[in-house]
Amino acid sequence: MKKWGKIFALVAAVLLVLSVAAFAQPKHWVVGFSQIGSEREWRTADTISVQNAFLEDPTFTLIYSDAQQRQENQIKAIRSFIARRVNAILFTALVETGYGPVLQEAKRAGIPVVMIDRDVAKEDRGLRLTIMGSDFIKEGEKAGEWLADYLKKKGLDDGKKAINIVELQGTTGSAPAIERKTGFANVLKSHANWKITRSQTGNFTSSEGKQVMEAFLKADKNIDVLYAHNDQMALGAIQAIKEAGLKPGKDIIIVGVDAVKGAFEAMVAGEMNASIECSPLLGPQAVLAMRDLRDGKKLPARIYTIEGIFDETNAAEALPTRQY
Ligand code: GYE
Repeated sequence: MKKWGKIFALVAAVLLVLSVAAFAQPKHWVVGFSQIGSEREWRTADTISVQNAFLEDPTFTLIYSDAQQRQENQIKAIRSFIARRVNAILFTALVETGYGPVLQEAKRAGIPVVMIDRDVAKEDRGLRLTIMGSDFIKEGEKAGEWLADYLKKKGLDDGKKAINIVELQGTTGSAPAIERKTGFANVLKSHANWKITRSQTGNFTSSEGKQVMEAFLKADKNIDVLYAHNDQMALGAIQAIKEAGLKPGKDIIIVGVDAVKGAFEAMVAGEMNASIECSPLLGPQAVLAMRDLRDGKKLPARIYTIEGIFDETNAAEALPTRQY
């Protein structure tokens, strides 16, 4: 009997330890991540940042889905996350509109949706919990403000002579294309002599950026500034400018967005003038948000990333430290 008593006490102790451990361990969560594709280094850095951050926390399993730049693939992916009853969904919207019905389905299933990088349209924002990433309007404004300072510093803008600007827009209908355009236009309003002479999409890729810039130059070489919604398109445009016999960064002032390594190399070579930082390293903040959500904490309505501006004055110094 004595022996049975001891065994009983031991089993009880083991059970107690196990239950305390189970209690202390956060519940395991499965998170579905619908990414738009893998257009270039920015997106790759973003995907890897998210995947690594979740890998580092064994209390999460991330299911990754690459939509290959097709909205219908994203809608399918979100439906499959709902069918698998994931605990939460991380979602980068390729374009702003068209996701209302699938977001309704997630809401009905009680699965929270957290946007990362690109948001959905205003009318659908009530269907997702929050958005983390960059302020694209501010990026457009920073590009415009940087340009105003630069033109002034170089004595190139007397407020009267026309400053002809061409714009390479990002993917049509995407949040960064819409908002980077809006932000830049906000600054344009206070410069009566600045004119956007041409504006077209280059779909955020260097090949399309190059093609569109070629067409711009063919139509009219009288271009003072190129504002590109991302560096990738600016880098493609630089090729087109060189092929047209002009000097990028000198004959045409070039401002991009993202601050990818290629832009730093171009700035150091004097072929590009500025890049507004847009960080793709969103993984750690995505994991933090998911932990808070799991712990029942309320997430803020917007989670912003802190970012800077790089140009000829600080590009060389920053280049060795760049992670993307
Ligand atoms: O600027 C661009 C990429 O959504 C902010 O997507 C992102 C943009 C980024 O293709 O390079």
